[in-house]
Amino acid sequence: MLDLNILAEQTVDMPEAPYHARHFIDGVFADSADGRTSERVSPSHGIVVSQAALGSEAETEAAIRSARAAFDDGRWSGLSGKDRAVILNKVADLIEASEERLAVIETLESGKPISQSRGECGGAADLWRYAASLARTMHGDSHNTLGEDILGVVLKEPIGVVSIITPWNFPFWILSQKLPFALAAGCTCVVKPSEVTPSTTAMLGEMLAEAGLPAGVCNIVLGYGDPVGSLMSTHRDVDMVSFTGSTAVGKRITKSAGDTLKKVALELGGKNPQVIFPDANLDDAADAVTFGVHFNVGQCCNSSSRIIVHEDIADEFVARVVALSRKVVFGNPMHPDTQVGAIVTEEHRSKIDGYVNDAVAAGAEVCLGGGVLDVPGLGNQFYQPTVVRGVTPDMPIVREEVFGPVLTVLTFRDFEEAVALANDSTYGLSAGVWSENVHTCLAFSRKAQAGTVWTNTWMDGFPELAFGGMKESGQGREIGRYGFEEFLEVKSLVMRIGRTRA
Ligand code: TXE
Repeated sequence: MLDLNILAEQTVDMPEAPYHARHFIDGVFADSADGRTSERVSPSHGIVVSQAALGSEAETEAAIRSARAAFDDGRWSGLSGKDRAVILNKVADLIEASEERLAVIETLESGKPISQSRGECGGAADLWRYAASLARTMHGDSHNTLGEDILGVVLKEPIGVVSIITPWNFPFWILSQKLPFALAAGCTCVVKPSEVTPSTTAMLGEMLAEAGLPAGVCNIVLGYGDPVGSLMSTHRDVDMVSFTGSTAVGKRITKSAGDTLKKVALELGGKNPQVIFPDANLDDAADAVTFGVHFNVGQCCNSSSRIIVHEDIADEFVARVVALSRKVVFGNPMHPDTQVGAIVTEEHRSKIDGYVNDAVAAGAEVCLGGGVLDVPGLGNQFYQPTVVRGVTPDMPIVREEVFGPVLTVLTFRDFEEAVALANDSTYGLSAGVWSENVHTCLAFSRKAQAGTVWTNTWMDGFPELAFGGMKESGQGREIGRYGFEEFLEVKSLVMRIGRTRA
């Protein structure tokens, strides 16, 4: 019997279930014209959490038309940065005031622990506030050395209509990494959340209306990747697509957006290495690794799923991680003490299990877990904390995104081998290094092929920095100054003025 820390207590309190999620098009909340809806059943509690409208091509077309008109008549881009910031800050206030409402539905739709949903939804207000501050910093540069009578000005302008397509793992946070930055830049938007977790995005629509965002500036269409997402990626009136999701869909969007040469920004998966050198603080490293692989039930692009540890300390380090993983509180996502909840869908849980079974069949050794977890009273939509050793760098469990509470362990002998193993991936989202030697840390950070490198920490994030990946983890950056700049177009003005000679 696996000795785990499981919370089975049934506590579910969602007075507004099922939440009725509607489109928000041209300032109006509406169901689909054909009446089609989808139901989302909680993976942990089995209740119907939401009933969401399922958009058609016609609804998507209407949303794009509305965003186009709102951009072209300047009702948003024509406002001062100060006025745009006022509205974005109001949205931030409303998000904070709605934290509990958002968190409950986020947890019941996704299966993630309520404490993490609170942090995600309430914490997203800070992204809105930070983006609001950037609305007042939209500036280019001027050149007065081009000739006596020539002034050159490089202007930054909003790129136009932006399609924002988001996934199910952090529906509210990922939306907030994109939408407020696009709005701060003066863009207008069409948003499509994942069909699995539509509700917090629909609720945000209510807040945008209450905050006084002009009609048409942000439109929300609920529904599937096809037809809604695909039309949002191909439509001639869309200037940019900002997508977070799987690498496969990211590639498809890039190809289909190519016909109209619209800009595409992508935040895709990761297979992130954490490299543990022998002089590391093993308590801190084991703690961070355990947290990093369990956060959001392991369904996190920044999951620390690939441990690369020096061979001299591998046994001791794995033993520490296994001991800590046994203490992680699994079970009822609605309980405030739960740290790991349910897997989002049955299909995804089977995919996780498949990776582990295939690795075992290929000779890997499971040190902990390695199977579906049945939580009394809540069913078997859970997965055990799993640590797998004896893997080789070519196994799918090491190369592909498992997206569950599953850790693989590789070992290295020297610095060069550690770097080679860390970079031996088609992904390049994030990497971590653990050592008390500043030279080792800095040398690794410089060599790591990753958009973020953490030293003696994991998953620390700040709106001021930049987020995004190298290689097949994506293109472009989100948040921070660089994320804001993605939504800006650059225009050069050349003015032959100031002739003073007779
Ligand atoms: O993602 P999809 P899925 C990875 C993770 C996960 C796997 C599959 O490994 O197991 O992807 O997840 C919309 N045109 N990540 O299937 O399909 C879709 O409706 C336009 C990593 O849920 O990529 C949803 O809104 N849009 C990732 C969004 O794309 C389309 C987070 C993402 O769905 C579309 C999530 C199309 N043709 C999954 N098809 C991360 N970076 O964190 C689907 N969509």
